[in-house]
Amino acid sequence: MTMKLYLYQHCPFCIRPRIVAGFKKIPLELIFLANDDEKAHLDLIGKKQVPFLQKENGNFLIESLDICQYLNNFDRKPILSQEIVTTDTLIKLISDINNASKSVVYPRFINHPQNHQDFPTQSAKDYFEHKKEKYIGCFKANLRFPQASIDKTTPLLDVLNTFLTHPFASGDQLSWDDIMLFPVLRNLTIIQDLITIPSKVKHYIKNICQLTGIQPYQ
Ligand SMILES: N[C@@H](CCC(=O)N[C@@H](CS)C(=O)NCC(=O)O)C(=O)O
Repeated sequence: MTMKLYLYQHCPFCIRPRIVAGFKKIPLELIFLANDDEKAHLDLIGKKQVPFLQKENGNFLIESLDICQYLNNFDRKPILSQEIVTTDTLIKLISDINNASKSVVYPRFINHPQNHQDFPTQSAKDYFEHKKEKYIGCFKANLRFPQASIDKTTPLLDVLNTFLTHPFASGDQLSWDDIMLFPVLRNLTIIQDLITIPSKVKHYIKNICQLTGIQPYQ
């Protein structure tokens, strides 16, 4: 049985296992769930959370990093270190970029054509909007007035730009840093018309997309 990865297109946690599988060319059936399809999640794993992987033996594995570990060791040719290691400084920067940008990124998710499988109906869009507005405020207002969020995100990307030296960006190897960082940067491609992405960060996104076959937002 081919392994099945259940996921959303827009979910950054779901991008993590796609990086490993894409890089290693591990065949995976991708099953995109509608955002409001609570039943599908509950029937399969008993809680509403993606990503989850159905292994060849039929058992389910949840938690993105556990799935990455499993895929990393799957063919006994690991490409990532056995231990999940990323510096606290990088984790904080990733979290700051995500927090600064989410009020403009999230509202764009629901109407982007590349996310159609996540939000195939108005009900799925409403479900997401209702859930996320508790954290980021009104979607419509955020879409109309994105500048404050852009102004917070831009200097953080400039800091990140100075981080992006070897092994990032240039190499053809992956590290746990890439698993943590790339999904948040891929999110930012949905606001690339609003924000200036510094050159090394841009190159990094393009490089990881090429290495993994994951599409940026276009
Ligand atoms: N710790 C989990 C977090 C996964 C997570 O938060 N997934 C979100 C989607 S981005 C989710 O399933 N939210 C529930 C929902 O769809 O309502 C992991 O790393 O896999």
